[in-house]
Order: sequence, then structure tokens, then C-alpha cells
Amino acid sequence: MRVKRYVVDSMPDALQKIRADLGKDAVILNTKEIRSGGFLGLFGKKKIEVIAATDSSQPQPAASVPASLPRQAVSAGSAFASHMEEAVAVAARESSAAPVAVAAFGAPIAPPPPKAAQAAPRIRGKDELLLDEIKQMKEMVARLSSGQPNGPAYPEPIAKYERTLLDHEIAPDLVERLLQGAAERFESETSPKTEEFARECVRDQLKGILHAPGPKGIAADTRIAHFVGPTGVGKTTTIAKLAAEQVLKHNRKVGFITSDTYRIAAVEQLKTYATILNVPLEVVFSPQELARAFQQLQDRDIIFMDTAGRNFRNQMYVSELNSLLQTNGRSETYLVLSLTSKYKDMKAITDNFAKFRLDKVLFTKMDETQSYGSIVNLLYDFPLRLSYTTNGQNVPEDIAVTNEDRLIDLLLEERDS
Ligand SMILES: Nc1nc2c(ncn2[C@@H]2O[C@H](COP(=O)(O)OP(=O)(O)O)[C@@H](O)[C@H]2O)c(=O)[nH]1
Ligand SMILES: [Mg+2]
Repeated sequence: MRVKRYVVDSMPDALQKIRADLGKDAVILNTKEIRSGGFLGLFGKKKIEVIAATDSSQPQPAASVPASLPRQAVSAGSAFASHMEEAVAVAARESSAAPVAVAAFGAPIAPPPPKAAQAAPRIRGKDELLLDEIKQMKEMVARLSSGQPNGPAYPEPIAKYERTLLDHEIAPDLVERLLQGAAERFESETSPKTEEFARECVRDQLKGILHAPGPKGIAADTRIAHFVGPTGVGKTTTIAKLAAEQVLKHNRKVGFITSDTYRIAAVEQLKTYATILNVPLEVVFSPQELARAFQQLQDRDIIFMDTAGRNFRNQMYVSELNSLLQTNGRSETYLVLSLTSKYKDMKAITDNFAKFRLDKVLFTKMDETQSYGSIVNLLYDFPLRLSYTTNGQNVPEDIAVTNEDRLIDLLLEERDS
């Protein structure tokens, strides 16, 4: 989602700019008359301020839209856009006469739209994706509308991070909390109020969430490492990467156990890596067979246990899997999550697992996204420790212990969106 603020002389000007910047599917979230220049806001030139958004992060080729279209309807290019136009049109109509607040993106915006303006009931029967996008948009409008009435919520050098952190899909209420913390320090300390100091204040807030004492990676005395998580996130591939490191770099004797017997291909996949690395593999079909598997692998320094990715939104599968996990001190359980998943799903899965023992979280597919906010969301919501991040399909190289400082740099980098 991209949101932009425009200050223009007339609505046709705005439409033209929005089409060029945000593409034909952009929608207008709010419009307002303002005075620009002048003295204390008086005698200034009358301008129109327009806040527009698009659900796409890529600019799209502009379609020609006649300037006579109603002001909320930038285009009818997609089902999403047209539904949002409808919803936003109501919001704008209902709130146009109300006083103005200043919030996110430094843009003056109207107070929260009344219930009638909520979009979801208007599009019953449309697919889930559509609902999801509209929900995001609703949250955005609500967030824009919840600003404080007397000026920007944060000092300027802090405020600019709001957009960046939201772009990374850090939860809006968490962004607010982080920036409030950063702003408090920025204002209370005697350090010069520079951009660098502002960045440091925001950095420290993020670090407070991401950092946990203790080793992130597989410790030298780890005896069993379990990997759990949904299907297709990259558990087996990650095990191969980590096992290679243990064999090649640390000269440890490695063993594999897999309980993923739901798909023949899954066993074959691990068998292939086992052959390449010359590592014994035991396949278990039930918790009762585990003892035998451990017996077979008793001479191994470390055992990697691969598990079936199932629908872990279903609590029953979680309990079943939990019965396979060893809980002695030298074992640890890695929850594997893909950064390409929606945070809501990650949270539901982690919630189910959190009742059992999870130690660390491992994020995969960093190469497939530019939004890393779910890492922050997850570590804020759950007492897990960061471990590794993977960034590609190549075994063994595409993995590293997560470097918080580097991750924070990425989170604070302004993106061209
Ligand atoms: N782009 C990318 N693909 C990955 C990464 N890790 C795993 N994959 C791919 O994701 C797919 C599923 O991986 P797999 O290990 O079988 O997942 P599992 O079902 O959780 O065991 C495979 O095609 C992997 O090559 C990663 O970090 N980046
Ligand atoms: Mg697998």
C-alpha cells in the first residue's frame, strides 16, 4: 500500500498527478481545503489537499480518466478500486464538514468515519482477498483519522519513520508505540536534536523488541534441533543448510529424523540431502517409533528433526506434533515461518504453538519480499528468540544468523514507494 499527499490548486490537477504517481487503481482517501503561505495561515492562497492511496507498490501505467469524474472516483480500474471508491466516498461525504486533525504522513485528515462509512458490509459475497484489501484500507483510514488534534504526533525527524515502518507492515499500533517511545527520548534528552539522534532513538526502540540475550544459532551443545512450521516454508531446505554447516564447518556428527511421512516426496527430499552429506536418516511414523530412531542415532552429536508441515491453524495437529518433540535441556525447537506469509496467519500459527515449547523463530524467504515488519510484530507478540534468516534456495549458503543491526537498517531505510 502506498499513500501520498498532494497539495494542488484544483481537483483535476490532483487527479492527473495521482494517476501519474500511483496509477489508475489509486483511490482518494480524503480531500480538504487548506491555505498555503500567508500569515499564520491567514491570507494564504486557497489550495486543496488530497490524500490518495494505491494497494500496489509498483506504479502502474496511467489510464486516461476524465477530470469530470466525482472527486472520490479516481478510476474504476479494478474491483478493489471501485469498491473502495464507494466506501471512501461515503467516508469523505460524512466527514467533510468536521474539524481537521493532523496525523500520519503529516497530512491533515478528518475524524474517524461513522459506522455507515465502513466498507465491509457493502461488498458481501466478494472473495477473501478483496475483503482483506478493504480491511487494510479501512485500518489505514482509521489510523489516519486517529491523529491528535493539535499538530503532528511526533517531532519531525521522528515522524518521517512512521511511513517507512508502516510500509514494512509493522502493525500500526506498534508503530505508534515505537515512535512515541522514540519521541519521548528525543525530546527529553539534552543531545542535539539531529536527524542522527532521531534515528538512534527509533533504532533503540526496535532493538528493544528484536534483541534477546543468549545465542541465536545452534549452540555447540545442542543435541536435538526440531523444526516445525507450515507446509512449504522451507523447513527441509533449512535443515539441509544448517546440517551442512554442522558437518563441514564444525565437524559434528549429524543425524536426521523425519516424521514427515505424509508426502513421499518429503522423505525423498531429505534422503537426497542425507546422501549428499553422508548423514544417516531415520523415518518415524508415530511417536512410539521415536525411541528406536534415537537409539539408532545415539552416536550422533546433533540430530535435526524434520516434521510435516500441516495446517497448524488446527490445534489437533499441533498437539500431535508436540508429542514428537523432545523437551530435555539440550534440545531446542525452531518455529520456521516464511516472510512471504501474512502476519495474521503467522500469528495464528504461533499462537497455537505457543502453548507448547518453542524456543526460537527462523524466518525464510527474505529474498522474496521487501517487507520485514512481521519479524518485529512477531517478536513483540511472542517471547521467542530470533535465530536464522534464509534468503534463497541455495544449499548450504543462503542462510545466516539474523543480524539485528542490519535488520534494523533495512527497516529504517526509506523505500521508494
Ligand atoms: N526463495 C526462497 N525459497 C526458499 C527458501 N527456503 C526454501 N525455499 C524454497 O521453498 C520451497 C519449499 O521448501 P521446503 O524445504 O520443501 O519446505 P517445507 O515444506 O517447509 O519442508 C522449496 O522450493 C525451497 O527451495 C528461501 O530462503 N528463499
Ligand atoms: Mg519438508
